[in-house]
Amino acid sequence: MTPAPFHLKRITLREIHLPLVEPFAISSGTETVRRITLVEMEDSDGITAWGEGVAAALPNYNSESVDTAWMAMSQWLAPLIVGKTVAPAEVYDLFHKAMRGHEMAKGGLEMTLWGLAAMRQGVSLAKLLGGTREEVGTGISIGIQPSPDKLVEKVESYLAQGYRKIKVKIKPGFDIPYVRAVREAFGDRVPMMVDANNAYTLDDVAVLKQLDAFGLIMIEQPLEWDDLVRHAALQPQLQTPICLDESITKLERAQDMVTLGAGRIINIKPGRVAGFTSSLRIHDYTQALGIPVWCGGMLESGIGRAYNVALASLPNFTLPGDISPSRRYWAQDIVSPVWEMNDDGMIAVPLRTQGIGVTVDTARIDNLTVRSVTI
Ligand code: OSB
Ligand code: MG
Repeated sequence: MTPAPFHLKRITLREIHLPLVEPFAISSGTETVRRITLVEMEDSDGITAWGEGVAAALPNYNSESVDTAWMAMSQWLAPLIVGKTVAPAEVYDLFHKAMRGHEMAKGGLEMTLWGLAAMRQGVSLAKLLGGTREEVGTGISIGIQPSPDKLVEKVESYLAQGYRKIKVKIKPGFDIPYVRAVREAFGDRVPMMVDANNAYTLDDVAVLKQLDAFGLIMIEQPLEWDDLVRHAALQPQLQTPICLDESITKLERAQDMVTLGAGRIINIKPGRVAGFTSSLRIHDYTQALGIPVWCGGMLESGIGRAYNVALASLPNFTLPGDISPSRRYWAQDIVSPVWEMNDDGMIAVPLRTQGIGVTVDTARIDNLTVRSVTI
């Protein structure tokens, strides 16, 4: 469904701080309190929608941060759409032609336009995007742990909760013994993968080859955050498929991955690729080639999660996503109902509710807001 154009009257950005229930460590840094950018939009009929920008406090995942995205959204991008008639499916190209980079800033605004369009049209966001699944499979992304034993303890409780995929964050010195410990404790049939967030180089091929022994579904982004050529040199040396995350910022980068043979799976995070139009293009391209994709996460609040769940309901999202229920991240989420996972590790897609499918706790957001700006 292509969303109909509408007149955008107002954008309000807010920054809130939400403490994570446990610190989340990746190779490049640890998050304990998530600085979250929320987007609220209102159209000329007074209809509103909430969305989320996914940039982190520091530019240690990609080159964006909460502060650069705030600046890009408020100063450069919002003026291109506020007070104008906008067609959500055309805003990706508008932003792309006008400004280089800043994908997370662009994505935060572009996705919220889709959320607002779904409200206006009285359909669920998932249906508006072309989603077909009633429920989406859920995997857990486990931050780097202090010891293999501690990791095994965590995996045990996550498997008991029903998670359908175990993703272990790794870095040099925190890799082979950790993966081996999980395999020895739970056997080879547990669907398992690792995510290195750029912690290795081609000098580490020997270690990466050792990972082949563990029958992992994939190795996510072992090399540099913006690399394709070295991943293409690495992939033929491994049996395990490489999945690219950071390196895929738009359709053309997915095409380059295929041309070069730099990977066999893509983690699509709509925020990282500048929104839904870009995500849909990558989805359709990979679907035609039989390349599986799954929906990644950026420790989103229940608002950003709604957008990820909607996207993950599309047909080529064939692998469980990093879409955990609210309680994995937050003592108290900012939406109701909170996101729940059933015992089979599935999250229901709100296909029959209009818009993003959850109600936003605006009073709580008011209390959590540390700054805001209205354009
Ligand atoms: O690389 O997928 C990643 C979180 C922050 C930054 C990067 C990544 C992640 C995750 C979290 O793996 C997944 C989630 O939101 O559950
Ligand atoms: Mg990743």
